[in-house]
Amino acid sequence: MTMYSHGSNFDKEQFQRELRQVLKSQLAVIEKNATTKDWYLALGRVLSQYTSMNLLDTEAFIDGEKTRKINYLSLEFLIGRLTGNNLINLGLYEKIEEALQEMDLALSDILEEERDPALGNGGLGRLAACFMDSLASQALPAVGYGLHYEYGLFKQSFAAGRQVESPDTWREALGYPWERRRPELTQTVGFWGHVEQYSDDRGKLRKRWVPGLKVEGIAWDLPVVGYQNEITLPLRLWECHTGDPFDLARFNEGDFVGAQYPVLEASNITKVLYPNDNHEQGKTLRLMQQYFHCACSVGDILRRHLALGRELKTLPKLETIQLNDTHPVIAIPELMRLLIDDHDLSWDEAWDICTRTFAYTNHTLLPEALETWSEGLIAHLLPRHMEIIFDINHELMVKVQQQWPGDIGKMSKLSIIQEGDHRQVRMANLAVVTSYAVNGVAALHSDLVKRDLFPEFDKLYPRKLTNVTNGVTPRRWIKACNPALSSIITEKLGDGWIRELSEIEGLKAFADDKEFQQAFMTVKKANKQKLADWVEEHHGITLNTDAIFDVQIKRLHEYKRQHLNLLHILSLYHRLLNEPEFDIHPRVFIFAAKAAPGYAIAKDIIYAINRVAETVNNDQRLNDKLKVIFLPDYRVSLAELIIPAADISEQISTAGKEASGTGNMKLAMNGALTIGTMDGANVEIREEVGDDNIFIFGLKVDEVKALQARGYDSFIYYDSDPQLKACLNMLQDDTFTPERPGELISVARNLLDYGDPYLVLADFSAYCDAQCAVDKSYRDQSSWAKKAILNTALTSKFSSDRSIQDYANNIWRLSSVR
Ligand code: CBF
Repeated sequence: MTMYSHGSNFDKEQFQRELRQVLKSQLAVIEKNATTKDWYLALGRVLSQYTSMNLLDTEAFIDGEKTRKINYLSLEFLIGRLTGNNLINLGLYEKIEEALQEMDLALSDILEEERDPALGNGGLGRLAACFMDSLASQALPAVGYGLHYEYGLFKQSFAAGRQVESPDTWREALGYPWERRRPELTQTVGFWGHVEQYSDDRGKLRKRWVPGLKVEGIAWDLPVVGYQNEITLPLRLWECHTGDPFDLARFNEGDFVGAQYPVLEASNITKVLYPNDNHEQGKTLRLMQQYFHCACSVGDILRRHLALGRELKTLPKLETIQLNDTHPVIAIPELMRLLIDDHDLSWDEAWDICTRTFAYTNHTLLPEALETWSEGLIAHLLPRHMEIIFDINHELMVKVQQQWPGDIGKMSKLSIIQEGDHRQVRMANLAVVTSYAVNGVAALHSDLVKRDLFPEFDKLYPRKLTNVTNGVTPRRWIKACNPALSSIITEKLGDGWIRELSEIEGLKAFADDKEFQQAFMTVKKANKQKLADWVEEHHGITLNTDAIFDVQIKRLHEYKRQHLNLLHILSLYHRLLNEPEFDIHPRVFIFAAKAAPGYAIAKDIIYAINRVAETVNNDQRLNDKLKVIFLPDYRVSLAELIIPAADISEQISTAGKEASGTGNMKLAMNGALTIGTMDGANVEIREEVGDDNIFIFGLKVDEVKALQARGYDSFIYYDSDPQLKACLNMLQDDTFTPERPGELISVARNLLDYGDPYLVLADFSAYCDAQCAVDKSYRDQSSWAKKAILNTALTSKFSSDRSIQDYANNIWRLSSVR
């Protein structure tokens, strides 16, 4: 087997031989009978042999370096399809395409066979995947640690307009060709049981946890291929295996059935990804997932460290553990436990190590997403960890007392334990107290973390709270998903931008160049056509590619305000039918979003959009001015199709609610203009592209707060704005569901009777004005082209390479191994 690190030593004939061999010997398929799926599997297996070797070599190489390593702990890695991306990063895309062509095979068809590994919900998981790409591409030593879910995020379809969920078996019958099982890395993880005291050989009184049940964590490595640099990092995903099928103690006591319960529960640990985005539910199994993930990952980090003959006290110098949100925060008491109980370090020694090893990223201010666990649950499931959390909290309370003597209010606000009838453990507090750095994910968000979420912690630990603005990888989000745009950029600037996105600023010089404007718009039109063809083929809807493609693609959440977008569509519909003078440039509104299965109003919003779409799309009176489509099963590969085709990017969350957003970055890079609020990273996008090249509207964070403090009454807007009233009335008077009265009323009620928690009505009129400005602006195609080019040229700040450099310089203090 030859190693192809960046395409330079590629041997076409040998590759073709290997492909045929794998097809026959591993898949047991004769070439003349092979389906495209068989070729996809064979191709994946051949390529993954190359990357496996690169991965082991990189591992050995990094082990030999005395450099710090990053351990990125995340419950989610929304990696998307790997084959096309890995081919690009290996530098093999064109070569393999040609080799396959000679065999009468089309690489593009083969790539379509890959099922998206949907091991994440949305922004947070996709960010983790972009970060791994950037770490590998910049040759920074790192391991991504996640879970090997049997079922990824559910598949979404629509039945008569309503969301239906079905399981996602992403590995399919024959397994995922890119993963490698690493049995030698197996970890053992305990649950339940009790803590006992004992005297060790030296007569020292110590504690140990005696778990009631032990399970095994099996490692699966996925390769994260650096961009043409010979580096492949592991994304290590843990799968839970329950060895012994019985709780033997209970079994021996005669409780035959009961003896199986804990094992049955444990056997589900890595079955499914919890489908909630920005929302926690406090379920036991979820805590089990979190602990299982952390125990395996921390165990693996220590194993690596000790195997290299390194001392525990050098851990912080050589390993950083980056906690992606609070989901892996239970890693903190786990590391404390291992250091104290298993390695006989004193509390102070262990605490010193932990406080220099962990760093934590906060991704949300939404109260419903800030995780707390019932003290009783932790004490039952992880009794030793609960003791350690109490001890950490004790030290914290002493510190708080020193800072604010006698201030009980401060103690109760900062305490890791939230007092009350049912005491809760606040995971964010535990993370902030322990971590040496805490970052938000966009400038505005990080300011709000300091100002609103943790102002006291900011005083207690000056300079701990900081910002790293998110980013997205230009390899996947420009180069791979938008080959036509990539080639006109490369024609003008060379291909250095793929590695160093700031070079793309060179395009600024061509923003007024009519020829380049033409080329840019031709690419956009072709991408719109590609999407339109796909929509026609899969959904039987014809899209006019001269229309403005207006895109809102993200999770369905009230704070993201897909219903504000819907109200605007209703206003256009109403006006087109009722105002003879009113005219618009044709517009296609494209939605894609999954709603958490238990999130009723989010599902009702999807239903409402689908019902409106059905009526609007079939109303001949509109003359094709308005089309609305809601594409089912939003996923990375669908985003890759939609983003290059977008003219308008909808980023319309209530100010202060979207921590950053990353879709906003991908869309802007691909030449879509943002219509958005002053929220998350929109603020920084505006700074970069300038006011002329973005449509900003709506209440700002302080205005939102002030309005809420005054007492927000959505009826005031309803009563005073006839346009808005007409739109809401359409939802209430069954215009779109004549055969099923009252079906869309929940959406209107949410905005009126239930108080409109995300201030949709307050921003409605400003949003409609901004949409008018979009319409007007699009009519001047040359000026629009200029704005679009400037969006691509001026958004290089949002490369995840820059984010990772910020982490490396300001938090990890890490340099490249090359
Ligand atoms: O930081 C990445 C993303 O994380 C979220 O998706 C999250 O789950 N908390 C936020 O909602 C996004 O704003 C953010 O971009």
